[in-house]
Amino acid sequence: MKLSDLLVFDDIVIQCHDNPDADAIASGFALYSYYKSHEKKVRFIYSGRNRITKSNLIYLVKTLEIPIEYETQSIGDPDLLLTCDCQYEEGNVTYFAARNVATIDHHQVAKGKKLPKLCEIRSGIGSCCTVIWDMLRKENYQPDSELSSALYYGLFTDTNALSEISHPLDRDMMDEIYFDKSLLRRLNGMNITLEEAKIAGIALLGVEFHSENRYAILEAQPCDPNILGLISDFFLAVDTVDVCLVYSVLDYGIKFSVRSDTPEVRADELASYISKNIGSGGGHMDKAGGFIQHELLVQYYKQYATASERDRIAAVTPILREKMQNYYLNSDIYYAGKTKLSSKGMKEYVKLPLTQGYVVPSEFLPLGQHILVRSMEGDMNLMVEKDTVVMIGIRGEVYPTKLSVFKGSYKKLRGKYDLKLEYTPTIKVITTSETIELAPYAHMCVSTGGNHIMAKRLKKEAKVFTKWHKNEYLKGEPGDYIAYKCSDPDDIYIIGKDFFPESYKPV
Ligand SMILES: [Mn+2]
Repeated sequence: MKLSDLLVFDDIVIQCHDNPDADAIASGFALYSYYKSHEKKVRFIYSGRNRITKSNLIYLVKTLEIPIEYETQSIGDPDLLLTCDCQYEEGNVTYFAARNVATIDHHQVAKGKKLPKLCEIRSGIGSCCTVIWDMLRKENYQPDSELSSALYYGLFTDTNALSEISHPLDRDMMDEIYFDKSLLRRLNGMNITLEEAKIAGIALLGVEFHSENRYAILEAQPCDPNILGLISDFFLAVDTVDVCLVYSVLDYGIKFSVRSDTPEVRADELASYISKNIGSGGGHMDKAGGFIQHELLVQYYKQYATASERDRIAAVTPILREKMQNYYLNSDIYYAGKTKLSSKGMKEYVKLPLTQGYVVPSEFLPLGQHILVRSMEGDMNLMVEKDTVVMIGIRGEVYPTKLSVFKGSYKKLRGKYDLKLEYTPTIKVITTSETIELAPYAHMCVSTGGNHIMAKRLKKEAKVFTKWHKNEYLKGEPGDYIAYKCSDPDDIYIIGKDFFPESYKPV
């Protein structure tokens, strides 16, 4: 959906979730500003049992003059009700009847949930503000300094002070958007209340430490999610603790924070493991976080579904405890060069020709230029050399190679690069911060194949430290393939189950 698709409506009510946070408030503010600029009749409301009480939010609303209103009675009969940072008819947003409904959100969609036709839901993005920032960009709408500071603060707070950012689009917004630094400084200074500081203290006292795998679990009473980050940052400093999970049970689900200081556990991967099927999670290698949705917990866990509101915390703890335990129990670790993979149960396969993209940075950038290549998998620093080639895989992942290597394993194809990707990789020129979309410069090629591997399906989760990345592992799930190159048994890696059949065939 595009923002301009909704310009057919004249009378618009924008509603964010109850107990709004900064992301919800800034999202609604952005939508309000956009439709106001098109001379629509617009209201921005929130509802629920409580008015906004947090000091930073009150300050945000007042300083930036955000026209948010508390509404519990009626919204009248607008042409359109547009919900943001939440989904219509979900538990965290008060229901109002409306003739037409549209939704913009970044949360996971519950199984079987009916969405309005007019919707833009991009799960896996750090904040709803990012989704709207991207939509505004596509409409060539320039946010003023108040609005862009609000959007930045929405992303900032929804990603635990940017530490849990994982999507490249979030990074783009973080790099490109203007924000008022002194406002941010003020807001950071009124982030938690004395009461919440005490909640952090109580959580620390109740720690559950699992010495066999050196991890800690801490439960905090309902509080602002960024307190979870504070607690987990603090607790990771404990000498015997390598990994720590801090969570809080809220009305609409569970917020959690994960920290790790050991290469054997990637915080982002653990966060997505914990929230798999029931929410979303991600972040960085060392800091990550996530959210488990109430509706999905009800669907998947009987003990949670039948627990009274009062007993929910008691129902959640064993679920998380078991997830942590299984995480350690169910995964094998392989170290390239150290772990010898037995060929038992393995079969020989050969790589099939595969069409993908590539760019030659020296075609459009000066030699010696330092660049940052951004993709779904993260950022990569490179220097442009005459023979540098950046490959773009079919998932939008990028990896560098040399022209000589490229010529040995790929054949150039004619025609324009036209693979559809969720995020098309970009190049950022370090010295000028200029961002260049790669798609217009990309060419197509096909692998000439011939690469022989030995592979077998994984029965259990696996982490593989490859030859190329000694500090970061590849994660494989049951059904994925573990493989090594016939020409180099130390070159172990994981091939995803969706990707394997189209890329390899048995010999
Ligand atoms: Mn949000």
